[in-house]
Amino acid sequence: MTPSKTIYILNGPNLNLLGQRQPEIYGTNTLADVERNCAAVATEKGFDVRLFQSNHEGVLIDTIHEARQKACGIVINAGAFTHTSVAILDALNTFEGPVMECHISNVHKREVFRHHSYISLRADGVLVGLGVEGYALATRRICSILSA
Ligand code: CA2
Repeated sequence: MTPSKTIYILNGPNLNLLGQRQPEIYGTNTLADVERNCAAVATEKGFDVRLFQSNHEGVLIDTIHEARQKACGIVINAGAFTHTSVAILDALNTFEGPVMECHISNVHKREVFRHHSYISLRADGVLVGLGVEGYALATRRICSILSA
C-alpha cells in the first residue's frame, strides 16, 4: 500500500460555529478558511489535508481510528474534550504518525479548567493562542517532520 500523504485536521464540539459566534475569542475565520489555509501549506510540501468536525466524542474517536489507515499525521483541536477525554487520548495513542494539538485561544489565559489537556500527553507539539493560524503552522510542522 502506498503510504498516505493526507493530514487529518480534526475539530471537536462547537467548532462548526467558528466565524459565526464569539469573534472576540475565536476570530472571524470559518473552518472552510482553516481548511483552505492548511491545504495551501500542505500542497506546497507535497501533502494534502482533510478537515473533519464533530460534536460527538465517539465520532471523533472513529475518525482517529480511520486516520490509522488513511492519514500520515493529525492536527487536532478537540475543543472542550481536550480537558475531559481520556478516550480521545487513548485513540490518539494508537496513531503512529505525528500529532499536533491546536487551540485558537490561549487556554492558559482563560479559566483554570482549560489549563489541563489530556491531548498534550500524546501531542508532539502544542499550538495555543495563535488564532486559526495555529492550524496552518501545525500542518507545516507535520510536513517538515515527515519530510525530514
Ligand atoms: O481555543 C480553542 O481552540 C479551544 O479548543 C476551543 C474550545 C474550548 O472549549 C477550549 O477550551 C479551547 C471551544 C470551541 C468552541 O468553538 C466556538 C467557536 C465559535 C463560536 C463559539 C464556539
